[in-house]
Amino acid sequence: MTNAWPNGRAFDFIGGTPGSALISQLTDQLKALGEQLETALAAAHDLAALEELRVRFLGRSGQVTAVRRGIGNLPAGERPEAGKTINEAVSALERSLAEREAELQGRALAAQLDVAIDVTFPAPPARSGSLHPLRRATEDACAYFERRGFAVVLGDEIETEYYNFDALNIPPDHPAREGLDSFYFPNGLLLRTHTSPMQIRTMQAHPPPIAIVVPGKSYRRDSMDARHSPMFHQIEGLMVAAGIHMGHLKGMLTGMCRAVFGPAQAVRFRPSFFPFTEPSAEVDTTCPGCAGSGALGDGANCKTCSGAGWIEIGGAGMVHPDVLRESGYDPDAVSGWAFGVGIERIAMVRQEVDDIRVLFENDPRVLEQLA
Ligand code: 2NM
Repeated sequence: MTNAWPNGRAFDFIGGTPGSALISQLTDQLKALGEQLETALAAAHDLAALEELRVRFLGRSGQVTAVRRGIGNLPAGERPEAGKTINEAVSALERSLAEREAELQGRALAAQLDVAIDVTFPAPPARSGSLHPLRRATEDACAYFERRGFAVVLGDEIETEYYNFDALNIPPDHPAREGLDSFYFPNGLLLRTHTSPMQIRTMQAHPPPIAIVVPGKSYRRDSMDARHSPMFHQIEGLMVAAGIHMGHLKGMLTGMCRAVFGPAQAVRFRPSFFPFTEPSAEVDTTCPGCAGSGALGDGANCKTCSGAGWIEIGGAGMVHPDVLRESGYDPDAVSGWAFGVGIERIAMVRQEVDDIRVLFENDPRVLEQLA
């Protein structure tokens, strides 16, 4: 005899026609269970409901177990066939549950995919890095000089006293040479206090004419505060050739200030002294914070220049004849200018940062704003 579930799936009772009324009663019970399960499955819409049905029908104290207990009432000869019949029915019930489970899982996945993948949904903006303000100030200044044919020269941060001081006409009793002002290593080498040593090294390696800029880290034994840092950045420039004079220097520095601050910049020199230049000057440029007026729109003093209208960016001068001679150049045949400006000063003024430490803390949230 072939029996069939309401869903049309057929199964054969192993062993053929049930041999007794009790067996046929058992078969009817199982058939009814199958029908009940199909109805319940159609109404089950999630995996939790499915699990409930599994327990209700196939669980240890479920409906099939109740039917199975009926085997005990059968004559011993019919029990094996009854057992087979029940096992067949259990397999059919399990298949129905598994089919419905697969169907529900497929639907749940489809629903998830429906909302999770919208290829037209705008992505969150990617956070990109940026050049550090000190690097940008360095590159902008160097680029100005490179456009004019200057070579950019880099050098070591550890130097000898000869290149850092002696060759630059800085006498042995100069305060900068004391251990209090510079970082010395036990072997007498030191962290360069400016990038000038590379200017000497370059002059000794190349005959005039020469036009170079040397950007880089420099070190002085200053305590860290809003305006000082024991490590800072410089860019130094040097041009030596026949007939070079201070007008060339002023013109070139004015051009650099216009390149890094804006087209209206002016440059002024104030008399000063350095052992390696004569004459020497402090270099000021128009304050970019107030366009040189010293005052803000509301009449208050400009914060960037404290009302002066000028900001100091470095020092400069005509290279001292002794320095040229020490580098193998003839001071009667050639002359040269040199300057040194602070990169931090340029970056701080450009970015309106009033504390040098901001440039070294490298808080990405701050750098992002300065980019
Ligand atoms: C400064 C100010 C003035 C300078 C001099 C030289 C060299 F090597 F040519 F003599 N290099 N840099 C110089 C001159 C640096 O920094 C404030």
